[in-house]
Amino acid sequence: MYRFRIIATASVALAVLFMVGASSALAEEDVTPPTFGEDTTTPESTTGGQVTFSVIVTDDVGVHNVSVEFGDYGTYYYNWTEMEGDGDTYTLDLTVPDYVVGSLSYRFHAWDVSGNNNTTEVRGVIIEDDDPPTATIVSTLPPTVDTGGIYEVIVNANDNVGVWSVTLHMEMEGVDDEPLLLPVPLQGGGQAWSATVHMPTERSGRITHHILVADLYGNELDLPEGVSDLMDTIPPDMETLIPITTKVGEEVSIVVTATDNIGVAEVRWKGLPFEPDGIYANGTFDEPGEHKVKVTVVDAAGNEVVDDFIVFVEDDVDPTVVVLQVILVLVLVVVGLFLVRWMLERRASERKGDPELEDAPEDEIL
Ligand SMILES: [Ca+2]
Ligand SMILES: [Ca+2]
Ligand SMILES: [Ca+2]
Ligand SMILES: [Ca+2]
Repeated sequence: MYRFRIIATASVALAVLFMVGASSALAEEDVTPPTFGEDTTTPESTTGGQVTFSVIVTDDVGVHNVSVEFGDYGTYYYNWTEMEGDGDTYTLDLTVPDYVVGSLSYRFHAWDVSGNNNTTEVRGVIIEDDDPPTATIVSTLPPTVDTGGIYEVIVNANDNVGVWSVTLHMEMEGVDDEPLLLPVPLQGGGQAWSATVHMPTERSGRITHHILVADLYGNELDLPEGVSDLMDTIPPDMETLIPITTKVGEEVSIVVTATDNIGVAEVRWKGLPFEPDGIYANGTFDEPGEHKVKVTVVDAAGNEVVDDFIVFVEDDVDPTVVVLQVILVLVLVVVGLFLVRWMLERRASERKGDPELEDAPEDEIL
């Protein structure tokens, strides 16, 4: 019993001695954490680009392991990875995710063989977006567009970070003052971008167009150029033609008033007995009666407007002259009748032997 107590006491004393000895021996060996030397991490990179974290770590006894903790708070990207050592240099190669942009934060952690730890302050690698957007055209201006027409342009656009703008650019040779040909911003957000595009009404010709997609950092995607022919589909406008009255042989002057969004190309006349000249028709009608005249105004694209009117052509006789002539004829007839009657009466008197006619000269003689 006594012997056992001695042994037990000795064992505890030995154990205590061993523990104290061991702990004092460890404390003497290493209480110093690892030290960080030069940080030669890639200072700046790009989305999807390469970054090499690299740092020199030393320790009085020995480095056990070194890790790099890195991430981007904005996108919840986070990682903690052990680095590979080569002598005192510890490295880790990283392909930056294409959505990480701005600053990639990092710090190093090191442990020595004794379990002492050291950590650097947080540092940053500048990451620039160098990836242009990608896009597909869902609908754009067709090969032929109408003056005053309205068209829907739709684009699906994507970017590793964010699409900033989608714009339709249009060009027509020799035209730089047409408001409807200014760049048209598509409205969107997310993937789908669209715009309603109005065509000019006072132009026609070939429009070349392309869609430019820009991301938040100025990278651009220029989609392939398209060509659309702007066709004039608006017919000319003609003032209503009113009937006119004239006389045979009298000169008439007819003017057609017509306008067109682009320009009147031709005026065609039908029913005139003389040659017109564009919008003017000056000449004479030789046939009395009603003449139907048809006028067609045509623009360069072949759009036309048609109208007609009546020309009343009177015979070239003054009504008063006609009346006077009738009166003259009547007077002549009346005078003629009187003459005939007088002659008949005179002849009748001669045959009877008019006492007045026979006696008078005798009376005079007598
Ligand atoms: Ca140490
Ligand atoms: Ca890239
Ligand atoms: Ca981008
Ligand atoms: Ca027209």
